[in-house]
Amino acid sequence: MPKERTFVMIKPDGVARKLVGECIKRLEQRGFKLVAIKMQVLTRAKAEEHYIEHKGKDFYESLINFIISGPTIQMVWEGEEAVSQIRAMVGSTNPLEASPGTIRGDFALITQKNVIHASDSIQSAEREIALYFLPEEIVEYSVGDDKWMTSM
Ligand code: 3AN
Repeated sequence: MPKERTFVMIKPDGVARKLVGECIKRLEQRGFKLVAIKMQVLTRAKAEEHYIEHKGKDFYESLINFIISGPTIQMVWEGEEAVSQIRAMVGSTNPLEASPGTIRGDFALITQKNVIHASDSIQSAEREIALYFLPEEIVEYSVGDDKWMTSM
């Protein structure tokens, strides 16, 4: 059975504040495996596609302007219950409600500038991975700790 994958994006504030390594470190040390990564300044069209579910909300325009305001990092992470576990590591949308120990709870104070995005369901993960990556850009490989991080 293929392992669960999720989509993670470091937002412009996270890149500008040099939190990319910190985010990657946390996901790696938990046991998740990085299987795809790229960096880009999102086009408005791509950002609108990503955040289509928020179209029409009062924060939508400002969200789009923020997310295209600087470089972002896109990643695919793989591992046991990657979607729900990485969401838990990211923390609540409003960083003031995010628990200490989560990425947002440790590094953010403002809802829009909350450092990182992670897919909220397996369906969203599939949609978001396909939005940013071609199938051949996702790398299948084994690492020494695979056997310690799965129930096999
Ligand atoms: P999450 O990133 O925790 O999944 P979503 O999907 O509800 O949160 O919202 C996507 C992004 O939209 C958030 N990360 C945040 O940047 C922005 N956002 C959500 N709710 C608000 C809000 N009430 N005010 C301002 N920005 C918001």
